[in-house]
Amino acid sequence: MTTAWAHTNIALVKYWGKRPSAGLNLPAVGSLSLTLDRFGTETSVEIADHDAFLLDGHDVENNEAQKVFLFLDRVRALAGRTEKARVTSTNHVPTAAGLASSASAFAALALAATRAYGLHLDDKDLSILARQGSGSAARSIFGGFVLWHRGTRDDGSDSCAEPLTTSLDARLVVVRTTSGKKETASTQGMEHTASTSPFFTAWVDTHPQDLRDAQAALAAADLPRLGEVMEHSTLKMHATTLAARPGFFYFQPTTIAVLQAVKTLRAQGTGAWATMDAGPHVKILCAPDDAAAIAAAAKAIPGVVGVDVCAPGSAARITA
Ligand code: 2P0
Repeated sequence: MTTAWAHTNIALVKYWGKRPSAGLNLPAVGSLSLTLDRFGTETSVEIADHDAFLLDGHDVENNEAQKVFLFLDRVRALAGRTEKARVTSTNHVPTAAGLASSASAFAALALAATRAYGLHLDDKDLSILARQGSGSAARSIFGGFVLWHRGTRDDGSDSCAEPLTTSLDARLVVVRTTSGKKETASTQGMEHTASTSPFFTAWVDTHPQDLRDAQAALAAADLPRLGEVMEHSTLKMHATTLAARPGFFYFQPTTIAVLQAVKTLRAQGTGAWATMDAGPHVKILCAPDDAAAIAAAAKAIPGVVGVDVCAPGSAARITA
């Protein structure tokens, strides 16, 4: 049995939309993320007489399991092996937080499954493999700040992530605004947006400049510049969903209340910038010294169900 751990990551410059490919998860745009220390997935893979998937102690037999078995097929094809496997995963996230991430899940599975089938891929090839399970998983192979290249090749061989070097230290304060499940899964949400939103073309056209700005901000260890471009990328992504047909949105009333509180904090002189993903929670980027005060302010907002301060996390690793 081989066990691997991978951490969740949160995009600062977002991945939203795919270019056509046969199940390869080739992104329409590059993206830039921060891997978090607090949340992640631990996955064990052992060769067995049939494919099975256990998640948080329960047997899974739905589409989620099919995605895992299809992923095992990819690994078996790479390894030239045919044996089946038993996959056991535990998500280390706050209960029912809506933060359970396919990013850490497929990064951990990529690492554990390749080793279980006798493969030792380098980080670039692991990232390419993890991407095929879930796009954002390409980034969770690495720790800290990570750039996922869009790439241009149809076979996806240049669409991999890499870690970025920076002296910037930062925190993400994760503010949970509901304990319910999200309404529109990100895969469906981005597909619907790309095919119906007139804003999607503008998203794709203006995205490279955001990525360049974020990389320049990291190179200069300039947190305000990084926070500004992160908020811009976030609100632009969510604007594409509003203009889809039919339009949809991930915001809940408490989401808006937290966004307003972030603006107020900034007006009062605290460096705080917000991002949201395909769900109602808000993540606040800030300097390490400001994180405790920002977390306390977030906890006081009516409707907030939990707050966690996250630091940069490490790369995916084998644990057993
Ligand atoms: C991101 N999200 O960059 C963006 C921002 C959500 C909003 O990556 O279809 O679960 O498996 O490639 O990776 C979520 O999308 O989608 C995501 P698939 P994934 O983090």
